[in-house]
Amino acid sequence: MKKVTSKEAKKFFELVKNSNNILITGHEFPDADVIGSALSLFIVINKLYPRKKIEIYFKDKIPDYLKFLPYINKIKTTKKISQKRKYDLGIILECIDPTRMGGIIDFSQAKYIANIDHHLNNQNYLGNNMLNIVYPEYASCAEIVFDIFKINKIKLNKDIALCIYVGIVTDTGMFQWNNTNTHSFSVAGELLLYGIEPYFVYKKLYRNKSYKSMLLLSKVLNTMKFKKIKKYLIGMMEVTQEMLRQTNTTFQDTENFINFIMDVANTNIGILFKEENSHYTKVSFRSDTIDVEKICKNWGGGGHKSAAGAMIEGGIEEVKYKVLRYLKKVLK
Ligand SMILES: [Mn+2]
Repeated sequence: MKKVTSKEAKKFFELVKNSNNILITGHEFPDADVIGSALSLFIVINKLYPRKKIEIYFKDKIPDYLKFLPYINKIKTTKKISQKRKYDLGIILECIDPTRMGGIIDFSQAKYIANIDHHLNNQNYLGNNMLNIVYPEYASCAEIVFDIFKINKIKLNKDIALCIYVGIVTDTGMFQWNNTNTHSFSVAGELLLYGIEPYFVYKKLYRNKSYKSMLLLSKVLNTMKFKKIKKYLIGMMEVTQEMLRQTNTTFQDTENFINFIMDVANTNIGILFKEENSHYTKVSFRSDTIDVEKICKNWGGGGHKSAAGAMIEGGIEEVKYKVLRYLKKVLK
């Protein structure tokens, strides 16, 4: 496994040291990994350099189940950071390209950019004011951040450890998905030494669902269907705007639904169709046999080999047809 080099990690903290105004941000619809990574960076930089001005901004709101994380109130939400606002350093997390931030900031607003990511198709931003720390073999971005701290011999504490741990647990599916590796386990093991209790985190993350999200799940499970394409078993489910309305929920309540498809024996590809509106459908893919990141590229999407997604033009029925037709074409 290719790991963060000491040169990169040291360069990162040299940039931090030389910057007074720092922005930390990441992809839209932030998840636990990007939020945990951002908060751990915030806590560490703030502890080392209390006088620096550090801001954390995301385009979309923080999911409620992550509100237990330390310093979560430091995160602000905005559609766009004012053009007048300038930074010495912009730390961009988990954005394969700048559009993933959802237009929250222009790169010209920061003198230097640090691009930290574990996604396969990260573009490695070009320019001599860019530091790219991109390692797709890492199961989570939080582990990359951990290694950057470790190389710089930064002392952690329970708050920092908790933020990193949450990123690892969620991005590895509680250490079960096929991106999980010895690095994930060894970092997690080390984090426990700071007083992290796995059951406490499990309860906060997974035993914390709303009743209405369960009602939504029951409707979505009802749509589960299977289809054989060549030798592959494809499982599908859908979420419509009507279901969201009926249960008073949002797409944020559908997190992990797709895994129920993968729970069915012999499933090769799991697909969840989410009706955005009558013109667009968001499609998520999971697989442990097929590179779904490659499949999603066909519609300009991306992600990881085993978990990826794309926004596809068309209503939900049309997109189902499009996706199945494409799979028939590319699956050998
Ligand atoms: Mn991640």
